[in-house]
Amino acid sequence: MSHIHWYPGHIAKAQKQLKEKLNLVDVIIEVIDARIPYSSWYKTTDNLCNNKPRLILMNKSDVSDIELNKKWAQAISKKSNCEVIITNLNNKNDVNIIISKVIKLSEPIMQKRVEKGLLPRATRTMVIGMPNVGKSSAINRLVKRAKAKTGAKAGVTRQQQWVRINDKIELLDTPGIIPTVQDDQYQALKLACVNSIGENAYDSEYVASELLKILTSKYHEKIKNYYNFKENEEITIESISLKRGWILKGSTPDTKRTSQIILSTFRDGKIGKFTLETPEEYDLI
Ligand SMILES: Nc1nc2c(ncn2[C@@H]2O[C@H](COP(=O)(O)OP(=O)(O)OP(=O)(O)O)[C@@H](O)[C@H]2O)c(=O)[nH]1
Ligand SMILES: [Mg+2]
Repeated sequence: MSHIHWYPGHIAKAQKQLKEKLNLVDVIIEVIDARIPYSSWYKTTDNLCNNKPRLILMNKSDVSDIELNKKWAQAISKKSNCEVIITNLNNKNDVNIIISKVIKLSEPIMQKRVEKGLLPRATRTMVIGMPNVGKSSAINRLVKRAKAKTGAKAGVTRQQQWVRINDKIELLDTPGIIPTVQDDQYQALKLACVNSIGENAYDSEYVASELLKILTSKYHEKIKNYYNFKENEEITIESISLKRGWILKGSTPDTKRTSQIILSTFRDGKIGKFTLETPEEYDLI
């Protein structure tokens, strides 16, 4: 039985829409979530993108495991043959490096245009990624930079607006959404943990209890201390409910409320900086 539902029809439609948008650009900016780099990285983008140059932003690095950030960036870069940069899009400084990398990636394409006798033009780029990874944050950061310098420029078509970031880059103002749930339930579970899947596709008690299992196996000491457990006490939704006093009438643990709090505190990075998967688990090292 699958615990997290997915809809093949939706996925096919989303993929078609993404492909249409990708046809418009020279360089792709893909945002992934540093807490689940492998599960939030779109493995099939190569055929969708016609092997266009792609810059990968491993985002939310402020709430993921610092030691694993670097390892993952290297592993994904090697596997995908794309440049990977570690970002925290709540921090405006990271935008300069994004701009300079996009320009660098576009140079061979622009060179080819010149060789063919075509007029030079700005590099077209767009942001793609799974839900909630930080696509809008990336666009906002880039667009704010544009306003400070040249102001937004009107678009090419009615639906799609291009914003001129500087002389060399134009950005599509809406992101491409990568459909999330594939048929891999473990990947889907991790996407649900970081809120990349609609809440009505899963049961939050199931997702929270699986998240606890992952966290206690990888970060036992930190979880134990955060919830004030002794060495040999079992860390479960029920035991956390009881410890925190989240109980219903008749002293039954309020597992629903506890699950929701576990998920939201994890997502906000309040429990700690955690990454739910390692490159070793995927034979990427
Ligand atoms: N901690 C942290 N939060 C971030 C970062 N980037 C984005 N966020 C937060 O993550 C949430 C989702 O960011 P968005 O930029 O809206 O993500 P999105 O990919 O456009 O999401 P959808 O439009 O829902 O698909 C927001 O609450 C952001 O403030 C980051 O680097 N670190
Ligand atoms: Mg968005």
